[in-house]
Amino acid sequence: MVDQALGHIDQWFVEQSAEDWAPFMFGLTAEALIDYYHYVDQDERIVDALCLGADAIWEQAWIPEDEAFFYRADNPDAGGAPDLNLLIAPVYAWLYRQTGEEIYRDRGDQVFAGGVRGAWLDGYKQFNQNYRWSFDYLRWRMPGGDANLDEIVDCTDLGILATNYGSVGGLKQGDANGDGVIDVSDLGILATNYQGVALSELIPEPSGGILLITMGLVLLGFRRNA
Ligand SMILES: [Ca+2]
Ligand SMILES: [Ca+2]
Repeated sequence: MVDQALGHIDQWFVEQSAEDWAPFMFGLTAEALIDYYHYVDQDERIVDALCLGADAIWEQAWIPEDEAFFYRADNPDAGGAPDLNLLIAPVYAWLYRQTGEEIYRDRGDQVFAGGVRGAWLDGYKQFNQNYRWSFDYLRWRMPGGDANLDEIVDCTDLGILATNYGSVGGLKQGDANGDGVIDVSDLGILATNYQGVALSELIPEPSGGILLITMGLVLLGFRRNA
C-alpha cells in the first residue's frame, strides 16, 4: 500500500502520466503516508515524496488571489476551491516539523488562512472536510521550542537552544518564534510549552519558569557570553 501511494505521487508529479490528479487527492494520500510514518515505519521515502508533492501542487495549483488550490488538474480554470484547503494544510506543517524548512511553514499558513477565510461550511461534507484533519495542522504548527521534532518540549530541546543561544538559526537550532535568532524570546516560548505544561502553573513566582530555565542553561554549561 505504501508503494502504491508513493506510486500515485510519482505518476502525478514525476511521470506526469495522470492528468486528472487533484491537490485534495495529494492531501488524502499524504495523510495516510504520515500515519504510516508515525505508527509503522519511518520510511524516509515518505518525507522526500511529500516534499516533492507539496512543492508541485504549490507551483502548479496554488491560486494566490483565491487563497486556494484549484479543484482538479483536468479543469484548472475553474478557480480556487478553499473548501479543500484544510485537507492539505497539515501536510505543510508536518513537512516543516520534519525538515525545519520555513517555506513549508509559510505556505502551510497561507493554505490554512485561505481555508479558514474562504471555506463554505454549511454542507455536512464540506464541514467534515474542514475539520477531519486540520487539528493536526495546529498541533504540528504551534508547539514552539520542540527543536528536535519529537513532539515533546523537554530538556533535550533546552540543550539544543542553549548550544545555539545568541546565534542565528531555525527551528532545529531552537528558534521557537521563527525570527531567525535564538534568544530569550525563544527561551520563554520553550518554558511555556515545557513538557506540555506551562512552568508558570507549577512555580508560584510569575517569572519562576524563566528563572528555572535560565538556571538550566547555566547547568548545561552555557558560557557563550561569560
Ligand atoms: Ca523535543
Ligand atoms: Ca527566535
